[in-house]
Amino acid sequence: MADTNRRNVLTRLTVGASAALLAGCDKISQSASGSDFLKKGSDLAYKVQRLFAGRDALAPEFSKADIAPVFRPNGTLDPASDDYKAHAANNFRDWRVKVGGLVEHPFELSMADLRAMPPRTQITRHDCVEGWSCIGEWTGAPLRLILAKARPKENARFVLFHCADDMGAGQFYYETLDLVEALHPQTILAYGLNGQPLPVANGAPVRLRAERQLGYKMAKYVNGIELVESFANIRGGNGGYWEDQGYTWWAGI
Ligand SMILES: Nc1nc2c(c(=O)[nH]1)N[C@H]1C(S)=C(S)[C@@H](COP(=O)(O)O)O[C@H]1N2
Ligand SMILES: [Mo]
Repeated sequence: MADTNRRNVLTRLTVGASAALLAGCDKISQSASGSDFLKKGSDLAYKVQRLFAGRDALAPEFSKADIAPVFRPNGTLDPASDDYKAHAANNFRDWRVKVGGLVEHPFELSMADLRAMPPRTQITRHDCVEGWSCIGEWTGAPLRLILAKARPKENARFVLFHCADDMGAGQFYYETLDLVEALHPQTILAYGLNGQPLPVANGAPVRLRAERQLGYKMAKYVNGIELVESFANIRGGNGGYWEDQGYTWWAGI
């Protein structure tokens, strides 16, 4: 009964979210400058994908034989702050992921809490916008279970991921997903790579995997998950560290 109820809530949430997003995109493209061709192309791709692709369509999964011996790391390879170094030295026993923002039930997850959730393991191909790909096996807690526990409020539209790596001048890496992508079965908070604890270079102790998206969406070193109504007034206003440098927010593959 509780499960049906939750599913209804989640369905209502995602339907509402995509309707609001379509409206939001219209506003964005109307206000965008005519020369912003790439941005418009991305908005269109987003709309088309949301209208015609199954909301639960899965990214391809591969076999063990396809796994690359070393998963190529990119971006921050070690946050290297005193705080992060202390967590790493302590095997991340005190690492917490704060879940909050527009939720009925804010809470904190330890690594033990994450590992206690029903895990999902998937062998997928990571595509970086720079033009390389790599196949790895990820294990983690489905984000939708975490969101179901937090119970997003009616006005929650995006999930904002806070990261521990400072990209310069206190600007920590961050990312956002809409609720359709956040609730997707292959969207997990991964703590394992190829059967081992997630290496520091790949985002230890926990990073996002959103398998239908380009690499930059998959926040590493996650220490906070915040439900928000809009990201227009957060940082550069574009929904992510790389988006604020000009990459498109919609990075569906
Ligand atoms: N916190 C954080 N997350 C991040 C990045 C980063 O620099 N910091 N880089 C992004 C980019 S561009 C890619 S391709 C992937 C790289 O993940 P990997 O290091 O496991 O290959 O992480 C993404 N998530
Ligand atoms: Mo990337």
